[in-house]
Amino acid sequence: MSEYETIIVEQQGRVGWITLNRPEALNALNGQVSEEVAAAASAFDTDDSVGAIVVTGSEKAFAAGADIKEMESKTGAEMLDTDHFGAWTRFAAVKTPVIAAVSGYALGGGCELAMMCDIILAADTATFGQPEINLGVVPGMGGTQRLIRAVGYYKAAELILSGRLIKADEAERIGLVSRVVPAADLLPEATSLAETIASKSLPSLYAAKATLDAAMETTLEAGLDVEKRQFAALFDTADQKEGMAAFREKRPPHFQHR
Ligand code: CO8
Repeated sequence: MSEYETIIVEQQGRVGWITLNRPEALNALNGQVSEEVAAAASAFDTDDSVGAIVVTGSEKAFAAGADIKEMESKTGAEMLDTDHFGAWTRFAAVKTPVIAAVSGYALGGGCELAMMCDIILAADTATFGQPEINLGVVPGMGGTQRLIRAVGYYKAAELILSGRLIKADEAERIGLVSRVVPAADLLPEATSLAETIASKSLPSLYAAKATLDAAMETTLEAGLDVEKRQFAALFDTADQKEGMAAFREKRPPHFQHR
């Protein structure tokens, strides 16, 4: 898949990998990166042979933020006109579960990209933060909204207003990160988790993600309604019949992802 210049895209088994690859800029997210990440994720998302996506960076940086040098001279109108937001909206909307495997810096847009994923696994070397306030701006890729939903108003407010960076252990303690592992184990752990997820029935993964998304975005009553409909719809899939038959027959299920 050599059409990409700023990312490396690979498929291993049922897992799609997107590796940010701008080492000279600590994987800063410029317009090209955002378009490529969104395109790669959308391509995996429409491919039934992919059941989980992992987004990762380098040992030193998951991503050190949006590209400050690209943004610096823009006007407000130009920023609004720039379609980077559209690419990230497309990325955040993929139906397939996405794991962020974070090593090193996940700052600003890097932290926001991790939060667009469903699960954040962190190396013990990871550093998270929303330092935009130091640049005279605020988070602009969802950080103000998703960080609050992840860690609560008061912790998010402290981090966003002060720009303080936090290490992986604090990120885990406040609920931003699901698990911290030794740096050397990050990719094996991400592989193992992604393979576990990708082995499940694809329609049930899509349904689980849609209901989780609903919980982030709507009221309890509306979210419960989404859950009820998603739950019921799965009873028209071959995999639900297979999953429940396998339970009854005391054998592992053989999902066909339909
Ligand atoms: N943008 C552009 N270039 C960057 C960025 C960045 N965010 N981060 C690092 N780089 C570049 C550096 O300029 C440097 O390049 P050069 O060698 O040409 O000078 C190279 O990467 C290596 O960086 P450093 O020499 O600074 O490496 P250090 O190890 O000394 O420091 C840090 C690492 C602490 C991560 C430091 O690079 C840093 O503070 N980076 C900026 C962090 C930051 O402020 N991030 C927030 C950016 S704003 C943002 O993300 C807004 C999101 C919303 C955007 C919505 C529009 C789409």
